[in-house]
Amino acid sequence: MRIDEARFREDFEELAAIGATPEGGVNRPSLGDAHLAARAWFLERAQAYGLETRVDAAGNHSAVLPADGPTLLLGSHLDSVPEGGRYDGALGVVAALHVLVALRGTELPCALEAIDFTDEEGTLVGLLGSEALAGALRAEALLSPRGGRDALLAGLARAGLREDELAGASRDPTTFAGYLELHIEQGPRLERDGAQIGIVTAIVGSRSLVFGFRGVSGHAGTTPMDGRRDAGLAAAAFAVAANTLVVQDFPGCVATVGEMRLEPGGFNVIPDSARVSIEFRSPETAQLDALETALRRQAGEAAERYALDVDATVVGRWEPAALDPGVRGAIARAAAELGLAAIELPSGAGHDAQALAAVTPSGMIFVPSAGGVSHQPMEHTSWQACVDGANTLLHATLELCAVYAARGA
Ligand code: HGY
Ligand code: MN
Ligand code: MN
Repeated sequence: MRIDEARFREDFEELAAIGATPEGGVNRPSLGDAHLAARAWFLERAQAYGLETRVDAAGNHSAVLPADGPTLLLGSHLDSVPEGGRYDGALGVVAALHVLVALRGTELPCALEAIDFTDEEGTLVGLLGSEALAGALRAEALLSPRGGRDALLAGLARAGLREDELAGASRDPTTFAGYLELHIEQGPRLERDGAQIGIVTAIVGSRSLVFGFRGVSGHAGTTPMDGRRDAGLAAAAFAVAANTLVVQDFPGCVATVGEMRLEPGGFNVIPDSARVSIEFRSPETAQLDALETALRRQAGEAAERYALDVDATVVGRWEPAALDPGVRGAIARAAAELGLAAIELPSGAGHDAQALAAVTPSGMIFVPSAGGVSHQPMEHTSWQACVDGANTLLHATLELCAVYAARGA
């Protein structure tokens, strides 16, 4: 059995045109107009294929192929990072839809649900929809989210969602048969190893913090260089020190300063405020703890060196997740049935699967990213790889249904 390649490509290209950027990527930050248009498109296509559709209290959008028995969730996300690529998330959602399309009329022991999760990328909160569905959404995550509380409230309002109802999206995990996600690797490993399919073993954990440095503003021309309390200088020193710390002392971890905001922001004014957004990742919780402690200490040292005050706000915490050996086996069998070369590998990117893994057996299928590039318009995966991934998702779905049926027999 195979997905309908022509329709799959037609739908993928149509979706890629929503929020398309001149550089060939997409710009669909969560709950912005382009993202909401993509979600409306998804529901329209599902209904055109004769599938049931549903939107839950967290805004998760689903197409459903009903059956007696538990639901096998096939998901990913339609939101993107700012100025992102057309494959990240979108490939998994369109492929999931086409698995349901291919299986219409087939008697299955499990219901199938293709789901687009709200705000996977964390331009507002991060894994918002998948954590809500998994019953793991913490109220405090909404109070100081990494995209800012005002942006979150504005996004919820645009989407017609209510903050106090988001947690209502949680579902009884015993109603799930499992979770499968097709996604681009976003790294260089598959291409380098000449593998067509990646069977993901685990997903990194990550944390996002904002360090606020406060000094004294002043005239850039008349204030002597010594004795300044320049918040910008401390921010820059901290960013370099954080990078050196991870490279030298935390192998296997990564850290990124993705945003630095100096205020008041004039050429001729010494900045008295610097807001440094840093995100760091590790496959091990203990390493995340140690790295967080070390970064907090470094921020304090930078503040002391430039006679500043500093505070830290945690704006996101996602734990590492191991993926299910049974689901990994089903993906391996699916790849073998299709004659595709597969390897096992961990994910350095975060995914909705790490929220679902806490409540139901979950697995991920990777396809190669050209040059390992992602989160920018040059992100590319060959069309053949997209089709191979979608067919592997289809066969892994059938494998998991067979496992469920055998268990129930
Ligand atoms: O940031 C990530 O790792 C993912 O793309 N959301
Ligand atoms: Mn993604
Ligand atoms: Mn992403």
